[in-house]
Amino acid sequence: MYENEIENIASRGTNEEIYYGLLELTKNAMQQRGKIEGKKKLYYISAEFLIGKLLSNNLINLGLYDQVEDALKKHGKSMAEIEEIEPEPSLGNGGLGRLAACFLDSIATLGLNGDGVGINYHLGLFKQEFDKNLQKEVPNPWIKDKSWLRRTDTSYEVIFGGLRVNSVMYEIDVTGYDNKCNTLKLFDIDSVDENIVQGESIYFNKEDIRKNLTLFLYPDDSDYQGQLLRIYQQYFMVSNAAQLIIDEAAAKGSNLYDLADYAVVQINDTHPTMVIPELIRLLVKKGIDMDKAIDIVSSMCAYTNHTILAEALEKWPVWFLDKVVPQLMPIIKMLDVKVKEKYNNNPELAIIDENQQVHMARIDMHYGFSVNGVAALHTEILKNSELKPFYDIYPNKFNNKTNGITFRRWLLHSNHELTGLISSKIGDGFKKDANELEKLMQFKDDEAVLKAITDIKMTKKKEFKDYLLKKENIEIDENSIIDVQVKRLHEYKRQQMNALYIIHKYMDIKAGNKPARPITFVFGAKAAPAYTIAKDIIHLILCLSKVIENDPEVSPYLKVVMLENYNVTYAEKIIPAADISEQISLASKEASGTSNMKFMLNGAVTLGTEDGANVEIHELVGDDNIYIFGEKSDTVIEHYAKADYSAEKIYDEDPEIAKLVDFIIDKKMFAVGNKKSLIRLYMEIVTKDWFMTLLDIKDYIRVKEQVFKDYEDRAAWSRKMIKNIAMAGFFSSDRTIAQYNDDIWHLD
Ligand code: CR6
Repeated sequence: MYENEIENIASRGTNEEIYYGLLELTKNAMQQRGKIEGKKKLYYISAEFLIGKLLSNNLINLGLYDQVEDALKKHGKSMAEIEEIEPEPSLGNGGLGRLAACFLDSIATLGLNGDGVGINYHLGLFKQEFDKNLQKEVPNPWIKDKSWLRRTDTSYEVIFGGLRVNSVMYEIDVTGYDNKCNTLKLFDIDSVDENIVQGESIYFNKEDIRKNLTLFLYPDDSDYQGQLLRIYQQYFMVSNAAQLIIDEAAAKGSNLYDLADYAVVQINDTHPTMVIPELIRLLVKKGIDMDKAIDIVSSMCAYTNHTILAEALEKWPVWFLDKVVPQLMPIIKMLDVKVKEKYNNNPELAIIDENQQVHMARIDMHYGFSVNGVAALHTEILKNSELKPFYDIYPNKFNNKTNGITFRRWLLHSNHELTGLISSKIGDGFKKDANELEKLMQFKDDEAVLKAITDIKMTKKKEFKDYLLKKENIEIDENSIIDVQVKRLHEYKRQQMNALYIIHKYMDIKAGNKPARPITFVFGAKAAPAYTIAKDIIHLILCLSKVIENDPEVSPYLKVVMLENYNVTYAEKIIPAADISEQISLASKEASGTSNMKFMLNGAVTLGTEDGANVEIHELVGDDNIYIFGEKSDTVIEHYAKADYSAEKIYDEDPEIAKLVDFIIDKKMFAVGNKKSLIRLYMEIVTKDWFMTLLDIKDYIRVKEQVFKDYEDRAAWSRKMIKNIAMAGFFSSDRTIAQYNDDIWHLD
């Protein structure tokens, strides 16, 4: 199919003409596929969908990729260069948003009837630029006249306190691998005005809701107007979702009493929580009795928790909600009264606490039928400590769904070479059933296969080297060990600990201990604009990079690269090139992690703590094929409970550690950096160190030295690689989604 059209498009003059030709062809091909149907439908509501570029993936899922690549080749072109034209949609922030995107791929691949529902942010999160070794945020416009977005006629009225808006629904088709399509539905309003943003900044009038409602994902909420805007966005998203759910069910014959037979809602983190009171409100408006409406909605809403960090468990003051969503407050208050009556005013369970704060996750837990964590350890922590009072009253609601990733994007698309090798050895079955990857273990001692795997790693390193040189004019050595930490910047993820290791290595080389082989440390991370310490950590890394580069004694052995504006496209290039996957969060704090899975699938070896899904990776690959260090989560949780951790004490008592931390404020650093920022970070680590960097730094250094040593036994290392690839099947999001469906959604 499509031979002539593809040939015709491939013969066009410019890459741009080819891209837009392929875009139209792919959109048509997806329409031809048709929609996945069924009586019951899943609505996956999420503030973020970090979908990445779509052309290659859609072509892979349609089975057209090879044909297109061949046609392009005939005309001296490649998909890689055509894809450069495609802007990456800026609809997400980190793991949670990328997870939502992987889930949409798997839901369609399994043929399940399920759509995503979110917001069409015009300027996205923000684009990161580096200026004087500091992060600068600028808008990230990504919507073009011709794109994957399709404007529909669907529109709903959304009523806020003192303001009414009419939405527009856009759709992006989501094709399953060798299957039909679902859609991602993104709501917007026409009155939004990108021109209110001041110059090359992310500042705008936060009060002008008609003009700013769908400008940015996570607009600055460091003041109360910014916080109100978040509530406007959240309610806008869920009011549209709730109206859509009711409309679609009614069109299929629901009398609304049986709404749960037509719809199930997955609430992705707490941002969509208001869908619960909103659905109740709408059902009551349609004449259903209040208690009945509560029952109906409670039987169709399920909640996923993605973190135990208090800062991310949303709480809103009652008066904020009174102002933005006055029609919801009576319902929320009533839901709260019922809880207080039933549970004797237990303050731990209250939706509205004594400070007049509304705890969003508590609405989900009381009035949803399922609560899930995203990795085995995370779910256990929820049950036994963070959400224990809720587990005690609703043990049957709690369940675990260990995260997963779509292998279509993170193997088939991003690593054609490895995909080809695997197919040639074990056939194509793994593309549909990821567990088949385990068949690779029959080649664990086959020298030719092991060599092929290390050769592919080298090819991907060279490719990454070329990409980086072209994009950022940074040159790396493909023969160096590539050690990678890419993820949002947060103190709990401990990029600062990785930086302290680099300081250690720098000093060690200065002392005459040269490493067997050069090492390239790659970071990629955006810091939230108002998160000062996170930005200081970026500054630290960029300054270290300069200090090392300027030092001829050290620069032949070490290189530090901080990728600018790390995003999905960058991830697709760096992950296949990585030797070492840094997953070094403070145990108990990383709910799951998903880059850990992507690295493993591409043959990188994990250096990590017993945290999140690392625990499950460890179980699957065994002690010899992963490097684990640091305190365990029980110990860490105990430290927090007893409040007995003191960074200051460690610093005072251990000169080796003090030496590393002191380097942050060394004159060499001041020569290239901003004194104020470096001193602030130094003080933070010495006096607070809330995420216990100094607790684990020594063990981290010890184990990391072992990693670099072991890397030199190339044969042994290649066996670690094959084991990691072979055992990655469990982390296919197809498995995760099958479990969501079996245990929670129950779609046909
Ligand atoms: N930051 C977790 O921290 C998890 C993803 C997806 C996170 C991360 O460990 O893999 O969700 N949590 O479940 C939140 O965003 C709140 C994340 O992306």
